Amino acid sequence: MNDLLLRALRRETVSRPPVWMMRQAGRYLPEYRAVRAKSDFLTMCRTPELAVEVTLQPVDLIGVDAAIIFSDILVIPEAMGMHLTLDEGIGPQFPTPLREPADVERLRTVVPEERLDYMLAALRMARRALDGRVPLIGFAGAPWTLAAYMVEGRGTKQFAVAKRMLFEQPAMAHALLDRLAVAVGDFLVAQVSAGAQVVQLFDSWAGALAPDEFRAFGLPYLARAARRAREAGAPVIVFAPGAGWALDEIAAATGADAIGVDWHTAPAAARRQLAPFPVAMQGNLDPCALYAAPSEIRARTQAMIRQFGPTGHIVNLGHGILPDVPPAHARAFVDAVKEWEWTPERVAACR
Ligand code: 1CP
Repeated sequence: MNDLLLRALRRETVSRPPVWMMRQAGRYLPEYRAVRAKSDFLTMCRTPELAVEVTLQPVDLIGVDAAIIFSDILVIPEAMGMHLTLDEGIGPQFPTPLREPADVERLRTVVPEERLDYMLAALRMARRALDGRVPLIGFAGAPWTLAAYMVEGRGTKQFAVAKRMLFEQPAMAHALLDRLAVAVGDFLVAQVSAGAQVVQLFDSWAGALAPDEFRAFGLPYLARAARRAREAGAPVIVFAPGAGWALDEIAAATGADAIGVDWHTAPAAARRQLAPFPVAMQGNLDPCALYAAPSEIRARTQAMIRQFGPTGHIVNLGHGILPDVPPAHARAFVDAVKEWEWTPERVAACR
């Protein structure tokens, strides 16, 4: 059993760090596109056999040290009753976004075992299929990021409509975030019961918020969901790209086992900010670095490993892998980590 991820999360000494990639099951793999050509995205999410097939692809084809269940963060708003579409080239959309307080009141309360049972079934099946080869990661979107999509209706550069709600209708924003914190926490607890050995919270749009708004509308709800998930007994990773200035506040508020570091943040800066906290760090190669030649990918990846140091580091990209990265380059990234060894000399040089 490859338990490197679990050991790094406990900040144990490892001979090399574990490696996986956000969005590792996805469009950069021809094998994913072959499955996707036959079913639409939401059908794939809702059919455990298909979700498990693509969950295992990066483990088999790229050699990552963890599997992340194939699904999406937007399944929670969908389970709350919002119609979700995913059209080719446009991406996910909610054609009827939330606009007024009554829209929030109309949202259904999510019982994960009912409306999200397909993801729990996929987790149970993936755990069996993995048979201990690598740990299985579950995940959910953080409340602010989900609220941003639910109010905006789709992904945008600035999330100006969602941010307008924070200033114009703060009571509506808090009511929505409150319901989401409960739904996200409950869902992560259910995922752990179904077999997820680690869970990650994605606050992908944390960076759309200024510090005051992140502290008022982002962090408290992220922390509630993370703390509830931790009670389920599995380690929690919190990733809030664009909020590199707040790594210490995120560690303090969430009590997370690991903090994701985006590619804007230098490893040394992350280490300094997080030094007072008992947390591991996850990241943070620029996803665009995977366009470089494999020898260059290897050099950059190993330089990054040195900078994060020998304990409590999970190698990942600083955000999701891009769809046009050649699979051989993803493999070069993973192989560079597997070739690394924390020799006593290298450990000593890090102090
Ligand atoms: O095949 C396709 O056309 C669908 C593309 C796709 C895929 C492969 C979407 C739609 N979602 C996913 C899978 C997915 N999404 C996973 C699976 C596990 C893995 O990592 O391998 C995960 C963890 C997510 C999480 C997710 N969905 C995030 C957080 C991560 C991040 O990148 O910050 C976000 C923001 C989403 C929303 C979403 N879903 C899909 C797209 C294209 C988007 C982005 C929409 C936008 O903002 O424009």
